[in-house]
Amino acid sequence: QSNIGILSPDQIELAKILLENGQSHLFLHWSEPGVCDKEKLAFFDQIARLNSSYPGGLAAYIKTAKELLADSKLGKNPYDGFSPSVPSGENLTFGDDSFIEMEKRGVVEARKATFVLVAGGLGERLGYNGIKVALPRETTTGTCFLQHYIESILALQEASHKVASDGSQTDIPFIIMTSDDTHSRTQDLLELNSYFGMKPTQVHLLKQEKVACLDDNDARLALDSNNKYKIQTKPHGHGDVHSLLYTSGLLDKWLDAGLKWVLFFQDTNGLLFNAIPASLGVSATKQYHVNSLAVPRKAKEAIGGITKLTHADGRSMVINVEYNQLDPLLRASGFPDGDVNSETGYSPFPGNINQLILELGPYKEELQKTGGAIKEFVNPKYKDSTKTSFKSSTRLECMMQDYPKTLPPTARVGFTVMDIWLAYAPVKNNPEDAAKVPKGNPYHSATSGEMAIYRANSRILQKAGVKVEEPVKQVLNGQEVEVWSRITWKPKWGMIFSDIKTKVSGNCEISQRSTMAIKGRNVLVENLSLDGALIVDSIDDAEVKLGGSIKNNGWTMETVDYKDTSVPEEIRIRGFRFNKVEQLEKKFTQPGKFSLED
Ligand code: UGB
Repeated sequence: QSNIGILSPDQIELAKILLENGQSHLFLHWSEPGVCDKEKLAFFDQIARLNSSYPGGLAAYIKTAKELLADSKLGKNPYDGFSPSVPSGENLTFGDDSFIEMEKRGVVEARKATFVLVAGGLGERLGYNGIKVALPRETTTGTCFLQHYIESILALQEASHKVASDGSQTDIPFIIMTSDDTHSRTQDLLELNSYFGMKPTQVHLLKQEKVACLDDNDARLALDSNNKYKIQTKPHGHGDVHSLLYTSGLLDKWLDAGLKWVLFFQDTNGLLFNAIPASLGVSATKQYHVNSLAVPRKAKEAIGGITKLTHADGRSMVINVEYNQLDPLLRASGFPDGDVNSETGYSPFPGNINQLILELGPYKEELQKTGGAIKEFVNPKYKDSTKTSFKSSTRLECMMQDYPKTLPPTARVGFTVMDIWLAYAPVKNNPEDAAKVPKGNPYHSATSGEMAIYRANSRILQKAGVKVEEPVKQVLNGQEVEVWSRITWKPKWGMIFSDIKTKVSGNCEISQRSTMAIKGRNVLVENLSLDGALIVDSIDDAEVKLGGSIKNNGWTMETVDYKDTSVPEEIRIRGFRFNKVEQLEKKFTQPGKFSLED
């Protein structure tokens, strides 16, 4: 230790932790005292960060890494001794009585909710250069994901305040987990847009740290190839959200404020808030400590499956099993064909969409025991079958949906399955990979994500009694998609189906080539026949009736190739752009009652 130079007691402590945990190689090449002192101090700063941001510190990280690497070398299955079966949960069908009832209950509960968005990932599969929450959710209005999420939370908050029997007016807290890759750009997006109408005090950003990379089965930390005073680091996964929330002190604050629910969600699912009110209603009705949102899932589709695992020793849990583990687990447990579609055309194991609703009290109690640590895994790419060395460094990873793994058997863990068209259309894949997705499986691309918004909105209006013309099929960026009328509305116009129904009446029809964007709150669609483009904005105090026959040349869709770099990236990844030929655009800025003729 003598050639490290003058160290503070904290630095000596950190050096000891490293040396006692098999990391002496980190110091072997250190230069003479007085040389590279700045780099050495930076080294200790980094070690201090790695140590403090991991539950149990670096010693715990290295110990777990050694154990998991040894298991991986032996080819040990983490689910050894467990047999899978299809769990039972709540199935909701959009628009039926129990769905409507759950939505209403969810709105009542919403004022006791907090929302947590995990947005630390860069989305390597999508290959987009910006942060994913800044991408337009749809390009009819150009509203980005983050704006839509915030407006949805605010709409829910307001709806909930209206029905609050005790008149309570709590603001719903909104937490965003960022990482070094996304933090400043997320902050800038919020500040540049005045937090999209949310109070800045309602929003908290929690930044996750990366974890140390590992060079070998002895969990020796990997040095950066360009800087021998720096440890290589990589993202630890979205499971970090639990330890960050635990150490933030927010949970106590929320409990003191009488809050009850924590809702976790991912960065690019534009349909998510269609499913939130009803699933929150299910959590409250069923008193679920954990409620995972799920959708019907095609066998072997690349999303995790919600599975009941029962151990020979009697333990059991309802948990997400990643798709690459589910099939082998089934094969090893008496299902020789593995994960296959049933007669419904879907796997019997519902697909996890990584939206979790946790009850705050039991959540806090559990985190007090675990410090927010989540069961981790390691996925080294070995050089050869001896499994003695890696192709490149690896690291431990964790997923937020693995939270139930440490829960006692008394915990009430359930799930809610909803129609896929209503609830799930993430933007994860780049156009090239999406075009290779086998027919019938979802593309999860920017193209399919946007088309899913129009499909969901069209179907919701159909259910509310509007004759929305059926879609046409079109190939965009090599993907065959259904193109429905481009219908969008602001969340404040209608968050739940019973509200939407009150805004639609008479004989309404919308042709397939139409575009309709409702940006105001009190906009009533009444005996409207639309064949073209209609854009309506209004202040809250204006009540606007959309009726009569509107026909114009509308907005046409022009195909764009994703390789055409003359088109902005966020557009070309969709494979189309709008040509705004003609529209009826109205803005109502005065209080009062109006119609489209005004
Ligand atoms: N994320 C972080 O915030 N931090 C990180 O370190 C990593 C990610 P991906 P993934 O919905 O189809 C998940 O990369 O992990 C955020 C589930 O595990 O998009 O491959 C990131 O910003 C899987 O079971 O997804 O797969 C994003 O918001 C299935 O549900 C979120 O975490 C799958 O999503 C997810 O990251 C799916």
